[in-house]
Amino acid sequence: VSADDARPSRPAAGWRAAAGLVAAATAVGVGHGAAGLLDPAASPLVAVGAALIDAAPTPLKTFAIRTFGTADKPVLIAGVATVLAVLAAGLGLVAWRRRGYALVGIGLLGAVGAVAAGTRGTLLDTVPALVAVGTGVATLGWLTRVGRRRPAGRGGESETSRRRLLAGLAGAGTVAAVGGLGGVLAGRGRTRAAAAGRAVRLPVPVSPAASVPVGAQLPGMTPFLTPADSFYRVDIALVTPRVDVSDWTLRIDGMVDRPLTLTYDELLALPMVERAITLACVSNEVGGPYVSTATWLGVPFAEIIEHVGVQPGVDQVFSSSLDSGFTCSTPYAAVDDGRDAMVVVGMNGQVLPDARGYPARMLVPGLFGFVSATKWLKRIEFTSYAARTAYWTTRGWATDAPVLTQARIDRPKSLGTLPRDRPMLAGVAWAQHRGIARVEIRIDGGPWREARLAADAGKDLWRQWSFAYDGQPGRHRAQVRATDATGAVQPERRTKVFPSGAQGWQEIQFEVA
Ligand SMILES: Nc1nc2c(c(=O)[nH]1)N[C@H]1C(S)=C(S)[C@@H](COP(=O)(O)O)O[C@H]1N2
Ligand SMILES: [Mo]
Repeated sequence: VSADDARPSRPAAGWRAAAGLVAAATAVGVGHGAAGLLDPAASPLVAVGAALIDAAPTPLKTFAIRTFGTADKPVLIAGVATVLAVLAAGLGLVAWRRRGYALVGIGLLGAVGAVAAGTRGTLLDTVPALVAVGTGVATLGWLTRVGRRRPAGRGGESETSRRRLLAGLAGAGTVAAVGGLGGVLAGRGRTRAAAAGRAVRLPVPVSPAASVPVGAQLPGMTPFLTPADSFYRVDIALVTPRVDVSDWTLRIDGMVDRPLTLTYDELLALPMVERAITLACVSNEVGGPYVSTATWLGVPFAEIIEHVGVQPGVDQVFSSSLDSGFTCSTPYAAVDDGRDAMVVVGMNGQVLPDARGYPARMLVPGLFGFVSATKWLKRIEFTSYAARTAYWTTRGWATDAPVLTQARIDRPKSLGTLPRDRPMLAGVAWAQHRGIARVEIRIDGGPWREARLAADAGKDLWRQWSFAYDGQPGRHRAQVRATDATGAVQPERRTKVFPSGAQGWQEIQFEVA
């Protein structure tokens, strides 16, 4: 019997890695459960994901939005979970011989979660990560004890300990599942409670939206008004905030004579207008999907400006969101020049959905969303560009970003087929707050020919177009370009979305069959 045999031996590598994984899962599950009770955004994986979003270099973020679209968040969480799994398996491997290292490792991972949650929220938000550390340390510590093999000799011992380890893994796994499920259920409970508090009747607008003119919607085309669940979504909130309006207020201050704090009811009591407006994202590539149209109900900025008395020297509206570090710079001129800039409370006749910024968001026709459309609005500060710098500006994006003119081909799809019995190309074009004056199509590099414009619903709205094409069967190439109502023709040269939006003509290949 050698000295080594006398040492309590450890289970095989696979078992040890599994113990590390199970300990991490238990920690994350219980941490998630704790966050469900405190603040869903403080769940360790979510908090680390959110911190990564803020820290990610701009090109990476642009890539993620472009590649994963609205699926970018699950992808990010899965990535964080994968990294954690690999580290946890490693800690499990060393846990039997170097228990101290493994426990310190868990502590470090937990510290990352706590710092991520705490710096984005309050000190209380570090609790789920700390609970997770405690759970992880206890679980792994316990698993290493139950799974310790006694020196061989007394027959059957090692079998017993393996069985004990297996039982331990199963037990811890159950705790992980219960904790995680608890977090999910707590989240659902919140959603239901929030929905119950939302049984408000939206105010009747003093100025209703003009109905969309007959003929603005071409038959069989992209819906002119986008339903809320298919409206594009872009934001940095990993967890959709579910706001309880009983303790929500909107603060309006800065360089104003009469700063104002409005409750939800007070906001709803202000005069409202309703307008159909097309919103677009600066991250939309030429031909891309990040543009949609809805009918919005809100308080005009003119009303707010009059209430608070904006002082001379103000050139920026700096708005902040309650969910995260998102802040937004809007040129003061754009909310004070008579356009339909507003603080929105309703969308398509319904109370603003959670994903759209309930209870209130901003909207300024003609500007990209990142400089105009703050969701989960918490504060509006009338200030100067010199005094305040917004979230995306510090990350290199444009400070001032009017929507750029774009035309898009929706029919046929790229590499799609145009049926010979209905040889119609169609799409949308937008140049909010300038309006669309012309759309032209060029087939196979030939001359530009004018498309038929659908009825005009207003300059803050996109416009549909169609083009009858009686081409020969086979492969063709179509290009599209729009001219806005100022007479500016969409430039040919493609640019990147960073820092102020993509430009260039969309071009597709298609088949006539
Ligand atoms: N709080 C908050 N508001 C936000 C954002 C965000 O990340 N956080 N993103 C902005 C961007 S970039 C755009 S394009 C619009 C998109 O609004 P939507 O998701 O309702 O389409 O919201 C804006 N408002
Ligand atoms: Mo955006």
